Amino acid sequence: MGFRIRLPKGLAFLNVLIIALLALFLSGCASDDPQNALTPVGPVGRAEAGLFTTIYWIAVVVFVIVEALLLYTVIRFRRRPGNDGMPAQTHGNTALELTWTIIPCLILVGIAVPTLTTIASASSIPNTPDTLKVTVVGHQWWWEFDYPSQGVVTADELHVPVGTKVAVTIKSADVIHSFWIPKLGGKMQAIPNQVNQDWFEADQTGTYDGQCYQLCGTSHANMRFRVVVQSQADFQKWLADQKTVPPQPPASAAEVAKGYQVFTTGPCVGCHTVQGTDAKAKVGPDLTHFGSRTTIAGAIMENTPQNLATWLHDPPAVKPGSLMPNYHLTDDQVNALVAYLESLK
Ligand code: HEC
Ligand SMILES: [Cu+2]
Repeated sequence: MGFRIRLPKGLAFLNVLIIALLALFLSGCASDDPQNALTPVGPVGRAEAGLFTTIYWIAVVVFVIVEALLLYTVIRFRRRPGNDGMPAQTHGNTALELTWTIIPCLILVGIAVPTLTTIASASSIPNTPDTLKVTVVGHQWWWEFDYPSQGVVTADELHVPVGTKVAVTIKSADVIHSFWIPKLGGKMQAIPNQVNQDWFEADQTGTYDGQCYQLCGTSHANMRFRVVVQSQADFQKWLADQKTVPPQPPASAAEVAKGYQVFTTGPCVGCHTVQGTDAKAKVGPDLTHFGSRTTIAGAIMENTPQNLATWLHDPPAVKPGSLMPNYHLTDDQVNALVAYLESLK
């Protein structure tokens, strides 16, 4: 007597739909995805992705064995015609119960060993003389990056040299955020009134995307950043440029000078810093070297004169909930500010 499962039509359609959706979903996992934690480019990211892959394959093996036993049992011991009584009732089987207690224990112990060693290596913050120390401060909704030993403060873009351990001290200026660079390492929360530590290292130059990973308000999804991994020489040059304060007011074109006037006499000084001027506030990003950055406002757009003008005209329209209000600046004021801010290399 053959064993046949007949799926209702609707169920067969559902299966096709699930497979199609799965295929679509998996095709999103391209290896060049800028935020793919499974294609790491540094030791911390590699250790974490490796741990994930190990546990994943153990789970696959367990799944296949358990499902195979289940299917075998369902088919082998199915109800047959003419066999309508209760099957023999088994209560307790010491050998079986020991087996299915001991095997999962062994699997869990097996998983615990690489898990604990990975946690230990990911949380032992390097402190060698060549470790780069950076303080990261989460703000609604942008990231501040301070290099305390170098006296440099910037936003949106974290520059680091290739092949160098970076020890990050993580803080928050307001609510709970989470600092995450998927390709370089694990996430670490930025908690008000608490100091957290983390570290990472990149073994290839390039630009890696980062993202706030903790729902922190209206523009949480707009709280991105970039990690720019440079050669040692390029990084040193970048540091030197950041340490040099651009002349204030800039000696160049009239438009720039006018922008300097608008900036230093307008509301801007109440929230921003530009070294060499009276603007010394820390509510918004430090703008001393704004022109040298490639992105604006939590890396949500490229730093181009046009995007900057759009931002200055109406920040909350670009970034919902932005803590920089709309100052209803005239086109003239915006153009002058764009010229001035972009001159701040
Ligand atoms: C009430 C405080 C406040 C005032 C006043 C203010 N800003 Fe801002 N500004 C901010 C905040 C906060 C951000 C970050 C917004 C974000 O990314 O979510 C910001 C971001 C910026 C940025 C983008 C910086 C970057 O690195 O991404 C620029 C440029 C800027 N402001 C220029 C100005 C100018 C010019 C003025 C004066 C017309 C001004 N701001 C007035 C708070 C302020
Ligand atoms: Cu956040």
